[in-house]
Amino acid sequence: MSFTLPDLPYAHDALQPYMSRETLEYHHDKHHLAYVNNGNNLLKGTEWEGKSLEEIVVGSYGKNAGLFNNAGQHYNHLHFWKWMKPNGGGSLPGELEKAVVSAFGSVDKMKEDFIAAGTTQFGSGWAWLAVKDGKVIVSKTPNGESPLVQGATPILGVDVWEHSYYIDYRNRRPDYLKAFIENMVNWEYVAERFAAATK
Ligand code: MN3
Repeated sequence: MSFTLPDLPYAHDALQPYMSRETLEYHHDKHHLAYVNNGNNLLKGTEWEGKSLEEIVVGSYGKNAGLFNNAGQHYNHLHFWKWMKPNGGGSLPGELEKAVVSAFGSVDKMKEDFIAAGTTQFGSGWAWLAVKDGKVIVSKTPNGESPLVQGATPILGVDVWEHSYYIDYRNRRPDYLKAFIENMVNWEYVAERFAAATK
């Protein structure tokens, strides 16, 4: 398959005041597009041409750094746009909430761990909620990596590359992470991914 840039599932200004139109214009229209174009060029003539995106990401990890970085970031961003929505945040759907409370003790503790993971990811990368062996975990990864290459299924991810928050939050990454988890997350989509990963 070749990679294509999806439209944002909302208008560029729909996540304001938490994420600006300018951030989404650069982040979606330019950064994600670059991963799509570079990924398509690097995919040509490799053994992964014709494979699914997940197979390309997992297969190229540790074998073809250029392709992996761009395919990995394409995968991460495809979901990232859907992990956010206007008027996001709020309470978690029932089954997901149950699993989070059983893994972390409370929803607040999960949020605290998620924010800590994003804050302590040194340099560029992502913080995650993932399902591993049926259990919800928090993790963090550098650059374009994701829980996919750690044998887990990502159900929520936040981009902590500076291009994701610097226009709106400058160096205040923890404030961006707090706004993300409290006001931007599309928990229905997270719950959908959780259900698919645990069925
Ligand atoms: Mn990004």
